[in-house]
This record gives sequence, structure tokens and C-alpha cells, in this order.
Amino acid sequence: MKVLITGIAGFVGSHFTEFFLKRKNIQVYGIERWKASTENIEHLKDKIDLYDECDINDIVSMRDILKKTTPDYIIHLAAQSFVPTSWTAPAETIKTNIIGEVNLFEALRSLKLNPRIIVAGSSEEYGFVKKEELPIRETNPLRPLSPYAVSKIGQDFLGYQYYKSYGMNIIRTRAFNHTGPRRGESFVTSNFAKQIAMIEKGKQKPVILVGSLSAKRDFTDVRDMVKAYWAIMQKGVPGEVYNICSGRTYAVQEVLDMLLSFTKKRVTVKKDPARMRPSDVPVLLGDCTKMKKITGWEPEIPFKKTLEDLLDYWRRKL
Ligand code: A2R
Repeated sequence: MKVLITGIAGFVGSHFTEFFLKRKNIQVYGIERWKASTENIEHLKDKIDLYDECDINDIVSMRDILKKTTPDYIIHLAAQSFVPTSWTAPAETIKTNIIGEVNLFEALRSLKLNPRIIVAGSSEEYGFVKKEELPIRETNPLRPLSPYAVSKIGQDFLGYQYYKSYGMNIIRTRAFNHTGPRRGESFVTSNFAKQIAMIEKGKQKPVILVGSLSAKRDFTDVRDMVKAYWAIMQKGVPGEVYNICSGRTYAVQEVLDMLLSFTKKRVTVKKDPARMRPSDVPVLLGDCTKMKKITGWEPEIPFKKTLEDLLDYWRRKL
């Protein structure tokens, strides 16, 4: 069984690789763009086939690699994945996320390959959600509040359209927040954990800088998330869309309090206006009954353990 992961050296890609390497009869192929950091998968590099000169914006390199690897499954993770960057680089976000996916689909079509594909969408697609709509189901209207969200809706709808128009085996997902070791440091959970680890090592004054603490998010451990993606890959119906979430929220303030409870250092919390977003989604709470029904998936790792592991990751890394 041949699995190709785009964005393999990213946060989710690295956990997916570890997940596959624990299983038998799976050959893992991965693509990354030229000069990307492969630190997250350095320990796995000799067990996979890595193509580290493939930019998804370049259909020529995409096509070459698909021709060489002819995967049975594709997990499409490569993206500009960070909401705040989408405010400063909206065109780049739209290009990489939407055109990059078109390149993937068109390269497959031209090669007459039809693997099963997971498109990694996001709960950000729902954007502005009314209180009475919570918890959010797949049928909820999409009211995006960032260029990132628009780019993910583009990916999602392209997946639907290519399935309908060409019968491609594309399954769309909308993952709610996920975190854990190796989470990029721009993301809130990882950013707080890194600052705490820096303070513990005396590399930062005992002041933690924060943005808005009121937003509520539905967090899942990345290791559970990867299992959910794979279960959907096997049992999901092409053309359909599935939420993946834990079904409970934590306010960013609670995340901060939990992380601070793991350290013996006395830390002051300071608001940093630079970390505020032009518009933010107040609550994202998901309902993933649809995917649970077909897969039987349940998240297993408690959120406290996820945050402990994330903080330990930064303690080791710094
Ligand atoms: O930005 P880089 O060079 O570190 O590489 C990222 C890669 N990537 C690309 N690969 C090929 N061609 C491109 N034009 C391109 N642009 C970005 O995608 C990185 O290694 C990977 C994304 O990993 P993360 O940013 O760590 O995202 P994460 O959390 O693993 O999320 C995976 C997917 C994304 O589509 C999210 O939007 C979604 O799940 O939630």
C-alpha cells in the first residue's frame, strides 16, 4: 500500500509518518518544498521516500512525483496553515492552498490516477457561527472570517467539484483545532508552551505575552487526529465532508492556566496588541457524529496530557 503525504515535514505530516511506520505493508512517500525545514521528520527520513523539491505551486514537479510514486492514498496536508499569516499574505495563502490543490488534482487527472484522497479542511471554514448553531455540524453555513478560511473553503469545494465532475475519490474533512508535540510555534498552545519553557531556562523574562484569551476552541490531540483522518480515508464516502473534533471546548485562558499549572516558575501574563486579530471566531465547538458513526473513532488522549507533552517537547528542544 503506497501513501503519499503532501506537507510531510509539517506538524500533522510528521505524526502521520510515525503512525504509518508503526504499521506493516505501508510505503510512505512524502513531498516538501525546496529548502523547507525537515526537522520534524529528521528521525524518520531513512524509513520513507522523501521528495524535498516539490512545491505544490509547481504542477511540473507535482506531476513528476505522482508519476514516479503512483500512490494508492494521498493525504493532502501541504498548505499555508496559519490564520494570522493569511492576513499579512492573503494572496500567497489563496495561491498555495487553492491553486496548489488544483495542481494536485490536475496532475492526477492527466496521469489517469485515481487514488483515495483526504483534503485537510478546517473548522475555520465555519467562521462566524450563531450560538444556536452550536455544536457545529457539517450542514452549517460557511461564513469565513479570514483569508485562510476562504482558502480552506476553496479546497473543500474543489474537492467536491472534482469528485462530481470527474469521479475522483476525494474525501473532505474539517478538522477542529489540534495540537501536541511539534506544533508550530505560531499557534497559540505551542506559543504559550514555548514561552514557559524559555522562562524556565532563563531565556525569557518571567512575562508571558498573550493575545485574546476569550476565544473558545475544540481541541484534539494530533495523534488522535491522525487516527481519525486514516479511519475516514478507509471508511469515508468520496464526495462527502466530515468534521473531526473532540466535542468540547476550552477557552484560550484555560489553556494558558493549564500550561502555567505545569511550571514552578512565577509568571506574569501581559496582553500584546500585536497578537490580536482583525476578526476572530469566538466559539468553535464541533459535532462529529457523522464520522463517528462510520468509523467508531473516539479521541483517547486527555487534553491535559496533550499540553504536558507539548510543554515537554519545548523543554527538550530549547
Ligand atoms: O512552509 P514549509 O516550507 O515549512 O512547508 C509546509 C508545507 N507547504 C508546502 N509544501 C509544498 N509546497 C508548498 N507550496 C507548500 N507550502 C507549505 O506544508 C509544511 O511542511 C506543510 C504544512 O504543515 P504545517 O504548517 O505544520 O501545518 P499542519 O498543522 O501540519 O496542518 C496540516 C493541514 C494544513 O492543510 C492545515 O491547513 C490543515 O491541516 O488544518
